[in-house]
Amino acid sequence: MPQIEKRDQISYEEFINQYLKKRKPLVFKNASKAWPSHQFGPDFFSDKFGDYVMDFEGKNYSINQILELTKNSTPANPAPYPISFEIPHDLPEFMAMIKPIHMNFATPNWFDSKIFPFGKFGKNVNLFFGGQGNQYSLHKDFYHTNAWITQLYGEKKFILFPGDQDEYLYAGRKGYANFLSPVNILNPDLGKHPKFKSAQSIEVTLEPGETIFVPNGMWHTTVALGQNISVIYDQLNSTNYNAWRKDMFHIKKEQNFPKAVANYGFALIAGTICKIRESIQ
Ligand SMILES: O=C(O)CCC(=O)C(=O)O
Ligand SMILES: [Fe+2]
Repeated sequence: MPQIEKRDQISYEEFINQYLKKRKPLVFKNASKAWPSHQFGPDFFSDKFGDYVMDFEGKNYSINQILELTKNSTPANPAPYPISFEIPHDLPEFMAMIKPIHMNFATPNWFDSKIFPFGKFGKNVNLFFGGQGNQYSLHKDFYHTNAWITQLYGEKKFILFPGDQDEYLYAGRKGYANFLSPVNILNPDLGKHPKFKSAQSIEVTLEPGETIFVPNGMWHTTVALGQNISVIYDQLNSTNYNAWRKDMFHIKKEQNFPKAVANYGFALIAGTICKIRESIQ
């Protein structure tokens, strides 16, 4: 299977012109060196945040419990996944340790503005704990945000499907469903999903310290190779704003038309403010 490129030396300009603007994925081998420390393994989270609790499917788990579960996770008996912490809200002390969160590459990011609510229209800054046997669903990120995922500890395999492969991946036709695929790529049911045979993927294993840029609108999923911890960070700016704004209307319109119109109004105003700010910076 073709591999996603890894780079250890790349300028900001080259990244913007050759990857961001072309919506081409890339792994940065050491962008997270922009952070003062990257010693963020299980011991660190246990010492500093072991008692912090998160609800997952109606059950509460402390970070210590999650670390235990992910350490002992197996494909036959996988840990619950993904138990996700919204870092700015749930772990603000940790947010302060991963500054600058954009690592001098994921910038400009309009989500830095307080206009946008966290986690609502794609402004995610999440911490994920996983273990062997954990697999994410196959999806495109809602609202066409760019995803930046840094591996803090352990390894995780990323599988991406570039271009328009909605047909081969059996994307739903409308709303949120259009961003989701029912195909289990590790064990596809070709009787049910015969066109998956034509799907073309690229992959890479993200090692500790590495960061993957997943361009907006690109299908992707992950498979954990063992216990691992990741930071997930979303980006919006003038390069994906039009797609984001379209989603703001189309994702909601099947469910609630007035809300879709309100979202679109918000998108227009927020976009105008951010564009002006970006142009005077
Ligand atoms: O890290 C993962 O398992 C996948 C995360 C992801 O794609 C997402 O949060 O949208
Ligand atoms: Fe994603």
